[in-house]
Amino acid sequence: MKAAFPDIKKIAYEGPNSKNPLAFKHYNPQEVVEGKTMKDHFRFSAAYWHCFRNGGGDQFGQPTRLMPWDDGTDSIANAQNRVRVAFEFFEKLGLEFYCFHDRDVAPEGKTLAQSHKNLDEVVKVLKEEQQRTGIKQLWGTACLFAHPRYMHGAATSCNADAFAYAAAQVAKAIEVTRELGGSGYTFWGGREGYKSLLNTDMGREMDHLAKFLHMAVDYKKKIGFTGQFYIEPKPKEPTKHQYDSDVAACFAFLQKYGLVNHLKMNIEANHATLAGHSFHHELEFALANGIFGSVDANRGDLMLGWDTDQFPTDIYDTTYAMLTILKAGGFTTGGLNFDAHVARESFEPVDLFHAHIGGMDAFARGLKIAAAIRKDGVMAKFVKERYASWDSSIGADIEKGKVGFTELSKYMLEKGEISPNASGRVEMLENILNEYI
Ligand code: XUL
Ligand code: CO
Repeated sequence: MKAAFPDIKKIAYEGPNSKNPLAFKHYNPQEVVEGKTMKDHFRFSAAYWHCFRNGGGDQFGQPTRLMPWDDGTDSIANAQNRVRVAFEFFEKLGLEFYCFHDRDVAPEGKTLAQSHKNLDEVVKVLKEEQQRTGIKQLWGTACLFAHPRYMHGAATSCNADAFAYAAAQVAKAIEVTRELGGSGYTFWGGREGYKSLLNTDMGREMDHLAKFLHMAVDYKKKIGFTGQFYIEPKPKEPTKHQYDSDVAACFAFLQKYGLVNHLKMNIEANHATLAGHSFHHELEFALANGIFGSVDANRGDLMLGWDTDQFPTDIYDTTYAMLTILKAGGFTTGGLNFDAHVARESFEPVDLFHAHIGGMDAFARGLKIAAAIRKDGVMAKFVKERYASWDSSIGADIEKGKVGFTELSKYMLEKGEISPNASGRVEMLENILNEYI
């Protein structure tokens, strides 16, 4: 096959002094940080849909991106050729993983059976390319939001047939993920929500969503897929409100329906901010509740209220994220998937490289900064000391469940007033953080 990116060589690490825009300045795959190579810390992945299916069109304008390898048809041959282009890109960038929706890689057929067949034809080439390059699938997923049949949702549709169709599509997508040796499978409920409560039975829809996930868990066991299941929270867009709105809502849902041992979170930075949280908050909440799994890395725009899916370049964001990810002990099945697209005006193939290099370097810097903070231990020491009253006497008794309201009333009546509070030193800590950046 003719190279799709003939002028681009494998992207190398050239160090912080390099002025070469097509080189890593901070991401050095073999560099060891906290006992692990950067490559193993990040398990970087590219999103097939943004890199190779998103032409840059928006509500107001047509696609702009040049994809000279694409013949513009929905043929299997074109889809298979696109896979080879994608792997040339992944390889040149030094990515270890990629992610795709079923309909990203293969065209939808006139019938479900035809769609399955189309997918099989393309999976053959995905498998070949995985074997040739050693690049693996981070997670699989099914597109349950683009086709008009899902206008009312998929697992939460008022039309039971839409539920059944979605189940058949997900069953096939899990089979394909197993066949490709994928590490996980993600459920993103893009249309699992509502536009109007006037036409919605919310309780019934959520029961159906839980049924759907239980069926997926059963099917996973039945076919012997051992990868991790994830839910990807997002509060809105495309619907007005999605049930998986943030990590806390997902956690409550998973607990209510007895699913908490089966699904972890795939946390996307821009979805966190759409939910009114920071990326850091969502990661911390997941870690605190034992459901941290994987990351969709990107960023939003303070001036815009939608999912802009820009490439992450904010060092504060990546530092905060890496502080939590390191605290969590790093990824196991998960990884860092760039769910991000180039700007509409960045229309040339080389822009895909610039975008990913920037994201990988921003996370490498975040990792190095977070590791330096952890090594010095100033922040951790501050937090430990802040909670010192819980390490002995009354605090320890409360934590151990040795006392109740009766004992605490007696204690406080005798003591009269609480021990003096200490300052939270918010500004001092922010200043300390800045010294590492
Ligand atoms: C949409 C989004 C999805 C999921 C996978 O906002 O993030 O692409 O990551 O379906
Ligand atoms: Co995502």
